[in-house]
Amino acid sequence: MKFKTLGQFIIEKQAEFPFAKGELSRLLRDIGIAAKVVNREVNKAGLAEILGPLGQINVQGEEQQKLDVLADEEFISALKRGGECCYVASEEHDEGIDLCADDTLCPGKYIVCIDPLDGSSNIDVNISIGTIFSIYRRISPSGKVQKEDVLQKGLYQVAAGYVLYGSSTMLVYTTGHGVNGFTLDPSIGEFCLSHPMMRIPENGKTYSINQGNFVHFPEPIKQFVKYCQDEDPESDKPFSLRYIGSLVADLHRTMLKGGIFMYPESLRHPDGKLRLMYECNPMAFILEQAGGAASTGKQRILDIIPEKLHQRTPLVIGSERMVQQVQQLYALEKSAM
Ligand code: P6P
Repeated sequence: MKFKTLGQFIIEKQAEFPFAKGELSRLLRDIGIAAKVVNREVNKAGLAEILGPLGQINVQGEEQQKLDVLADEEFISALKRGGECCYVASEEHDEGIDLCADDTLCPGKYIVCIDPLDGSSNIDVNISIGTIFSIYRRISPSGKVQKEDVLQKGLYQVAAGYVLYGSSTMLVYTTGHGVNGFTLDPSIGEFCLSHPMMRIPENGKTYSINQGNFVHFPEPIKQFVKYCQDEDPESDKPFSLRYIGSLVADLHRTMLKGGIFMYPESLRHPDGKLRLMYECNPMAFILEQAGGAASTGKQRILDIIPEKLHQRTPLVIGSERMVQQVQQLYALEKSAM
């Protein structure tokens, strides 16, 4: 076989994992298996009866698409079967799920925060969607999972990754030793190493933001967007605006091509729209490991001390130079006050 499979890679790199007793390796394997099942369903969404809203409303007040529910159930059951995970915090559930609640001998040492199918409103229009996951090691030794096991700063993630169900399906993850990308080869049903040690360009010429919210943006973001829109006489190439409206797709492009993605606070979303625990923290860990940066505009994402499971945060993420430019504009605003 020409390419190294995800399974082979995980075993090879096992020595790099903290507490390397194979537990995290098996947990990543479990996530990879669930991703293949979800990929199969996503790829036939337009055909089967599973298309279309289930009619239920999830904790975000969004109509649940059947694929949302299916993906959530698939990842949770894979994590439960695998036995390495003791607690799952999912976008689809108000409360976290303690997989060890009725099993005092539960071996699971890991907490998984997951957005099973992010961007699901794009399913019906066949735009790429994704899964985002974040992994922590529990702090309490055993027994019922405590709040402090779950609400850990992003800095303490032991692994994070995403699955992009796009023109091809990719699984991209980090355990703190760089970022590696695997592309699913449907002919063998394996994720194969296609993007070893991914690095984001230090600078970029693409900005990604929902321009429709411009009037609601804070002043520093308005200034940066105007800077991107002004023809820079010295530049051989002006900036381009690219916005898919699916976080995993927008950030995967940003990581490969360079650039910046922003979902700032606004009048409509005073704390931003994106969720800290299962969208921003994992993507921040990945982008920083690829040489990028991730901030609220004022604070490093990974330094935020979580208070609530579904709390939101503003997000400014991508090429380090561009993130720093936005942070300088926020700092200028603060000093002018
Ligand atoms: P808006 C999708 O619903 C999502 O959570 C992210 O995947 C995406 O980046 C964002 O919302 C898009 O939000 O307000 O621009 O439609």
